[in-house]
Amino acid sequence: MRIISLEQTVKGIQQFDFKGTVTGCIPYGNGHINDTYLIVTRLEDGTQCRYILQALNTDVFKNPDQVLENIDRVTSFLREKTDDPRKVMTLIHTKDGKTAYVDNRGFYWRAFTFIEDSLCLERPESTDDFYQCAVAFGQFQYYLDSFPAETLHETIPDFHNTPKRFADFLNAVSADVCGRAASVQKEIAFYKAREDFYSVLIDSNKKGILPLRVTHNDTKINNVMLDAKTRTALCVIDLDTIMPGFSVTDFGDSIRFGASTAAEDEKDLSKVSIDLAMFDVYADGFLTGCGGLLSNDEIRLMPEGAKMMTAECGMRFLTDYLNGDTYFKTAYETHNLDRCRTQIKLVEDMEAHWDEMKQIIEKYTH
Ligand code: ADP
Ligand code: GN1
Ligand code: MG
Repeated sequence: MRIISLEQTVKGIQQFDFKGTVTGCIPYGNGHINDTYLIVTRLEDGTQCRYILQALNTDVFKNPDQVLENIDRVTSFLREKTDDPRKVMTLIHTKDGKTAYVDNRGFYWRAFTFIEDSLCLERPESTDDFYQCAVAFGQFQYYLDSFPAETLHETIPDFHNTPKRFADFLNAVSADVCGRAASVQKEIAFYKAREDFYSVLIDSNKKGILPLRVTHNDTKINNVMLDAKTRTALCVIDLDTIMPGFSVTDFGDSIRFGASTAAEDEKDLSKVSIDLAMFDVYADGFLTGCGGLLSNDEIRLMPEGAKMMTAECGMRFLTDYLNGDTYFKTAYETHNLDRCRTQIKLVEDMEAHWDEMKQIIEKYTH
């Protein structure tokens, strides 16, 4: 686990021209990857300003300059599409004009303007909230349709290459560096039994029915900001994994997280199921946001996207558990295992309701 010192954080803050005097620096948000801080400043007239300061996780993002270049280019591109500053993330450059400050331990510090009067939800509080998140992620794909995808860096190679994730998982089972494999045989068997499924999307791409698009790749609803008053979508955040990918995996990861009836780390598995009404609402909002971009073949693969992301994410949690919890932030020893178990329950529930999921999606074909 990376431990960031106070001295490092202070040095990080000093690299940016934040307005006013810094009066606070508070760990912020519930992301599993980066170290995020809320920076509060006070201007001479007493008004307060807020910023987001982040230490990018360079264990996860091995080429941080490429991450920052993608974000800089994509946010500049999106800014051309709107006059509203809250509708696009704004990367603040360092005092010497760079997209990040690299400290003496090799940590990358970057800053964003804080999106004010907004909400970032861990769970949708209503169907409308979920619909709005769906519109935001759909529009993200719509607006980036004309962005030259081939010029984007692949910030995490094979990020949603599920067969590769499965191979990594099998390696972790064989290595069993923490001696945990014996206690999770049921979970291991679950993923082994579904091996044939993992190549479904990649095979569809090879067949020419599932194109690569510019996608977000981490479409949890806590990566969307809503306007606090109107509760309509403002913008999509956490842009580190923007890469060429499949539309249906962006759809699917949102379902995995937001259409589950319980939290990602719920211990009581009887509470975990797929909410088909939410699934429908999200499909509606996502396709509305995409503005007719997706073909019928892509639309028909949306249930597969949901199941794939849920299977893949659970497999990643279990892999990390077997590897000794080196990737995702965890709060206690079996945190990754609990997360894996909710994802398994969710996949099982999707399988039990597969025909209904397919029927729901079929009505959106054109
Ligand atoms: P991680 O990759 O660790 O998930 P995020 O970039 O998603 O990091 O940031 C973590 C949390 O910080 C978000 O879920 C959100 O609550 C908050 N956040 C990030 N950027 C902003 C911003 N520009 N304005 C307001 N809140 C933000
Ligand atoms: C991580 O960074 P965050 O918390 O938004 C992870 C996603 C997982 C998710 C599971 C770069 O997302 O891929 O789906 O946790 N991000 C990365 O909650 O690995
Ligand atoms: Mg996030």
